[in-house]
Amino acid sequence: MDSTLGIFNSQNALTDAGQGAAQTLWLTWIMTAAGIAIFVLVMGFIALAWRARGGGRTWWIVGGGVVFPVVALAALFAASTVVLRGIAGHMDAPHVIEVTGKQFWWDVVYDPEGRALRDSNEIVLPLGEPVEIRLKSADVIHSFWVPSIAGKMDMIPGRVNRLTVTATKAGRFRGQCAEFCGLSHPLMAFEVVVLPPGDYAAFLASLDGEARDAVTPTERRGAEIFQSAGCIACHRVRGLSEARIGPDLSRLGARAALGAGMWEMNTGNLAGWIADVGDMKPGAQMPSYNHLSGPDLRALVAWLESLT
Ligand code: HEC
Ligand SMILES: [Cu+2]
Repeated sequence: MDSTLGIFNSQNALTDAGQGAAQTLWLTWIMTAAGIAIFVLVMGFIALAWRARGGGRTWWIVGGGVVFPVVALAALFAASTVVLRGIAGHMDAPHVIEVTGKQFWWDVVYDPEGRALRDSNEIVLPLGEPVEIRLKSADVIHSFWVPSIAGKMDMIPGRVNRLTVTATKAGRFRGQCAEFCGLSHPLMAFEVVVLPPGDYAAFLASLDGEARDAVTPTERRGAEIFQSAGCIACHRVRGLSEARIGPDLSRLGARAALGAGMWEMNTGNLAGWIADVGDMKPGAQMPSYNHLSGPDLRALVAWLESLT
């Protein structure tokens, strides 16, 4: 697969770029260190037992078999409870983003109870500020996971799960669905973009109002085909259509990735997607448009790319 989206730099639970990820990483090291220490200890005891066969002493059994495990497990339980509470974080976050998992993409609504600004397949976060992410599902169970930023949480139909995240590094990070959800489950990823708070506010403002106008004749032709070919039945483009069956395309050209975090956003991939989506993402709930003429397809792609 020609995915060139730097998975190994940006999707890495060992490089923390968020509070939840940092806490999980801390717990991972504690658990690993404790596991290694206990393993070494037990091996030591086995060696001792081999040398001093017979003559059992009950305090070893009581101490090593009862007291030590109770103390060690209680300490590790306490550590993980503290981390879990920190991750679930029920504080009043100043920002709310609603993310709904769908086969096989992500519907995103910023400030759902206020301005309700919609986008898809990319989540922008303000640097250093807590954000409550409300996780929903429209069909089956998905799981929301951005390893560099926070722990993972399931998206369950009929439920709202809340995950509070605070990004601590600016940049791009990759997330993915972490629960098998159908044929193209492994092709259900997304990008997280962490911006300084001022830029975040500007980004939200850019989601208001109509999408960018078609300027060139080719772009205008593309916008017409988008309507005549029936794309408007499923896709929202602000000012043109409010459909919600497929991803919001109002700023498609500004996204780095196509098809829910999977392919580089470029002319070739975009044309390939429209002409034969089933080849790129088997089971995607979008028809293929292999009947479009070359010039029509090029115009459509040019217009979609101009939507930034
Ligand atoms: C029956 C509904 C439907 C129709 C009609 C439809 N699409 Fe889609 N489209 C979808 C769905 C659903 C997805 C998400 C697929 C996935 O990633 O699993 C999608 C995804 C896309 C994407 C990728 C979006 C992203 O964020 O990367 C593009 C681009 C797109 N469609 C363009 C078009 C164009 C252009 C047309 C018309 C020629 C069209 N679609 C017609 C349902 C539809
Ligand atoms: Cu999924």
